[in-house]
Amino acid sequence: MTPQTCILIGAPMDCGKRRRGCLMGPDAYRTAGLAEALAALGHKVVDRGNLAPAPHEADDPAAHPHRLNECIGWTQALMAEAGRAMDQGMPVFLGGDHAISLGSVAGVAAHAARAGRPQFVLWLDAHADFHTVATTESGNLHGTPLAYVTGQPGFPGFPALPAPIPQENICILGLRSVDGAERDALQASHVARHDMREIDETGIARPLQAFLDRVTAAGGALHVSLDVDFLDPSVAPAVGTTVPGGATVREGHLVCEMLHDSGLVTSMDLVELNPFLDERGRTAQLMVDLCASAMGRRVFDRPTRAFG
Ligand code: 5AB
Ligand code: MN
Ligand code: MN
Ligand code: MN
Repeated sequence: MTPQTCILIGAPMDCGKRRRGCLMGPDAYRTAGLAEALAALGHKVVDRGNLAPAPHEADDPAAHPHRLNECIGWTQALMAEAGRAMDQGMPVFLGGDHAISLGSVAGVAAHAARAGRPQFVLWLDAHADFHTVATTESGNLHGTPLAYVTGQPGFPGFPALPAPIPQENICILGLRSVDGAERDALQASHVARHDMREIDETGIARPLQAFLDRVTAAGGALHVSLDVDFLDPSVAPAVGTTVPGGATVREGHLVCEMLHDSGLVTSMDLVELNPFLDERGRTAQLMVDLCASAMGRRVFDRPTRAFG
């Protein structure tokens, strides 16, 4: 395993939806021992502490969408920080709700473009997060980052995207709750999307490996965005938007183990953890363990094939 410099960036962003609590996410990951787990794998770990949003106008609490100006302020701050962190190692963005990815993904993509590398994104989520500010019914901007980073119109006031990510460079795994407008937009798009029914039928390794092969062939940088609700709520209850029928603990680990073996991951988000809803820290601990798998934790150095 190649040792990395992991840059932990706390983003206690809580304005991407109405239910509060994701602002406690970064400290829950620290409490659950994220830095220690990565260091135990031989990585250098730098904890940058928590970011704050760029200065912004106050939001009207009743406005639709919810807390737009604050989300724009966070997007500016995260985009800038993502570029700085990519120069020093592998950023791990500790959300915060999924609206952190408006900035983290836009920022790493801009960095990849400057380095002349195509950016790819793996989105592990029950939801598509493919609304625009114009189509969102809930007004919750944590449901919009994939539309923003792929350059869809309909994000007035947000920073111009230096490097929109081509739709064909995105893969979503775990889908089981998609709104009408998102479904129409996705079906008309080139985004690779795999719902839980497909994962039930084929296993999760097949669509993931097909995507990783495409990233390898393109020499791409790979950002992984892990939403807690990708996992089944019975094993990961600490999230505001639970949807039954999600990934098992082993499916989560297998994805992360394959990601590590691919050697492709250049940046990561851990998002939507709401510690206020957790049970004795078990969701925070599972997210830390998944991140450790993605960074090289394994039982044996080489898998043995008993029936090979
Ligand atoms: B999450 C919903 N589509 O727009 C909406 O958790 C849910 O980051 C969005 O994936 C869920 O409000 C956003 C109904
Ligand atoms: Mn650079
Ligand atoms: Mn999400
Ligand atoms: Mn989700």
